[in-house]
Amino acid sequence: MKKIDLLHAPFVQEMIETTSNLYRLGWDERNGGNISYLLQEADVLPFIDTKTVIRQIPMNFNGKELAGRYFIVTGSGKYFKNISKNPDEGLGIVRIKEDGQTLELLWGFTDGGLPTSELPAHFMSHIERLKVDPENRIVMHNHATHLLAMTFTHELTERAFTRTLWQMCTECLVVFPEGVGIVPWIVPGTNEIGEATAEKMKEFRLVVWPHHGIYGAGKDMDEAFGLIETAEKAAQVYTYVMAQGGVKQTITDEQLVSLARGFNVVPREGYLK
Ligand code: 2HA
Ligand code: ZN
Repeated sequence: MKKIDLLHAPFVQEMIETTSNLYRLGWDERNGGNISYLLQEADVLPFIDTKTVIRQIPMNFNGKELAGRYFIVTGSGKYFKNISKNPDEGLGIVRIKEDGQTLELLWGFTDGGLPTSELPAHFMSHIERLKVDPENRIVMHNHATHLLAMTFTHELTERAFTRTLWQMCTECLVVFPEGVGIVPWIVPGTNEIGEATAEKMKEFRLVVWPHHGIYGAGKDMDEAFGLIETAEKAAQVYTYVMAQGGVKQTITDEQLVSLARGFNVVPREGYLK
């Protein structure tokens, strides 16, 4: 059966649009950032022949829990700036083989490229998020500027960091009532940072990588992107507040509690007095 050009696929369009937006926001300089998007077989069938494997790509961690699953992912070393011009070079569709250690490339990476170097953090995070939310589809990493800056100037405990973000914009507590997770500084691209990130993803949809960037997860692109941009906006406000001489008044814990009640969200236990 004749297949439709994959460039018309809604998920490819979403990847192009999102990477372009992230580039314009300044959060993905050079080859910074990566996105993985879990697809159903039915999503890809109108566009590609899933029996034709272009290349096998070994992985150096075990992704058995994702065997048979399809993902569209950004490429290693690829610039978000260029994805809209060359989507089939910057993006690839892969399926995880039964052994959990090999990827089958079904489309993309036409210049011989590989999936993002942060694949362990992405796949391990997908595994954990799917346990909490079977609808989870997206894991997104970028170098959101003000959040990154805050990891140099703000206390790096999850409670203190979360509280500050909640206080900087009224929306924050409603958008991420579970708060933000923080891992220690670890070399990127390693299984170690993947495991640490995935451990946090059991409880948080936002995970800060100190002096590097942030991870967000969600059931669709809007949720993952919306989480990151809301936290980043709060970090930007924090930056201005500090530059203007620091906090003179803030949203009180009592106000945050009534906000949570009004919006039917449960703030992370022990984070509010
Ligand atoms: O892919 O952002 O963390 C480039 C990165 C690595
Ligand atoms: Zn990065």
